[in-house]
Amino acid sequence: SIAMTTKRGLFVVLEGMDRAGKSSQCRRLVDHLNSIGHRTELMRFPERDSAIGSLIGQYLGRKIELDDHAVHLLFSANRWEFRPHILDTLASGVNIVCDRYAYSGIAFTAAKADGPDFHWCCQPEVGLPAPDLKIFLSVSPEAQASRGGFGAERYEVADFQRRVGEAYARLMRLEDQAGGSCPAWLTINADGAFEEVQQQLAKAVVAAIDCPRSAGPPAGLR
Ligand code: NYM
Ligand code: MG
Repeated sequence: SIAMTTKRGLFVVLEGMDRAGKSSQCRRLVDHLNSIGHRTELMRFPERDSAIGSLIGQYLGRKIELDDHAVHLLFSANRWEFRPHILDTLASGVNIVCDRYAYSGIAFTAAKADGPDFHWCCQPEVGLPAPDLKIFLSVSPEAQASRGGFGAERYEVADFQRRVGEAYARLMRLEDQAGGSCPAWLTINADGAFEEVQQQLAKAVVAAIDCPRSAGPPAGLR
């Protein structure tokens, strides 16, 4: 008989600034993948539906104040608490499309004026499951503004978003310099029509699903 092994699921992370359309694109992408027979689960960070996530939600909604380091560690702990779920899901052959991950954690804290140092920000993420594919949805300040401006949560102000963009650029540069023959990040410009962006996304993700993958769990972030 032929030994059957389940190919593990693909772990895709979407990153980008607020108003890039990540959440809508992720939802649509997951529906599309399932409809063409690729079992896929949607995840998001922060995942507010946990004890840690509820504290994060209160912080973002300005109900509570927290030291910048403390809230950074909460965002990271929120990922760590879902690590077993991520690994089990991938091992069962189900793909994960994740709306934000460790890179949001680093970029948003590192963007704080007089906040924690960039390298300190990276440390709590070391060892989390590394994504197989990282996609950055880029959005111009003009498109951000044309989408009804920002919401009322902490961080949703233009000047801070500019600093977040710089922090993302710094970490993508670092990762692209770290080696490997192809870029660590795929950037998709999300200024255009929703459907066009969705098509580019779906094409990249389906191609990655079809690529060979090691059978074991993903490596840890370094
Ligand atoms: N955010 C998100 C962080 O500051 N650190 C993190 O680790 C993550 C995952 O939370 N402005 C910020 C980015 C967003 C805010 O996210 C809420 P969303 O995707 O709008 O729910
Ligand atoms: Mg938001």
